[in-house]
Amino acid sequence: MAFVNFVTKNLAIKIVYYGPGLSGKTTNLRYIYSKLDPDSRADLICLETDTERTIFFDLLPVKAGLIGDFKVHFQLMTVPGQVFYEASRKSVLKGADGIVFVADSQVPLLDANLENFDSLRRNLLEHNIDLNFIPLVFQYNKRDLDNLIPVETFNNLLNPRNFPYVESAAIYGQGVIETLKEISKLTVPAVREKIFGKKKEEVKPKEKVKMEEEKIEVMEPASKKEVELAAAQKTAPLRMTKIKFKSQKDIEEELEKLAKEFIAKDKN
Ligand SMILES: Nc1nc2c(ncn2[C@@H]2O[C@H](COP(=O)(O)OP(=O)(O)OP(=O)(O)O)[C@@H](O)[C@H]2O)c(=O)[nH]1
Ligand SMILES: [Mg+2]
Repeated sequence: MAFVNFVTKNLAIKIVYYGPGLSGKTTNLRYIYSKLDPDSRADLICLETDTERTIFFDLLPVKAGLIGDFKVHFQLMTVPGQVFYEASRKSVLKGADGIVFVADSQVPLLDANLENFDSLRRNLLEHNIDLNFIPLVFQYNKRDLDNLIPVETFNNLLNPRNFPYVESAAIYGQGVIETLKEISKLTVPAVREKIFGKKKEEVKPKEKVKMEEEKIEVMEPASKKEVELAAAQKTAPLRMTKIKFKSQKDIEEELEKLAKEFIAKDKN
């Protein structure tokens, strides 16, 4: 459930990038980070191993416009894909408003995708969320490689309910912003309905969500040849935060604190 502060008129919408290990979740956030105006986002916080594998989560807070006079912030988060971090994945999913499932398109990884998707379903159920009733977008990533799982196969196996899907090569930025737009389109109205109720007539025209479209157009992916871009993403300055914790509850508390930090700063 989105975090809403009626006094400061801030609304935080949590979007979780889920998917198997190395599918490209962190790469999505790095790209978004590198393309956003620093005024529109906070630091990217990555909790990683030495080999850049996510340990607990990545968090990127992004300003996303207005619902009424409420300022909307997206909290983009990734889970760690490696199988033994199941507990962290479950914690990160708590309170999720929307999910991006980042699948790895390489044929040998089909089972890993299916198993991971099943873990998503199970972990959401533990938070009393039915996968069929949460905004969900699929990103079929690594389409720049050979030996790919056909999109139809992915859709048949993962996406029989026809949620939006995006073919991407996140390392080149391709499909990354499109994915963010798709999940925003589904999540923002769902959150608005949950918090402000259904009555459309109460929403004045100026209360429509302004997703800063112009800015996002500028951020459309660079062409494939710009491999430097991928390199640039890697070197984008990151604020690394180390969290000492004793229990799963500690992670959850720290996570909530970090998530609120950005909107607390943004009071004007
Ligand atoms: N060829 C190719 N490589 C990619 C693409 N997206 C990501 N990668 C690479 O895949 C590797 C893993 O990417 P990450 O974004 O760290 O993967 P992750 O899903 O966050 O992995 P975990 O944190 O372990 O769950 C990195 O070496 C990326 O550069 C892509 O579209 N094409
Ligand atoms: Mg990662």
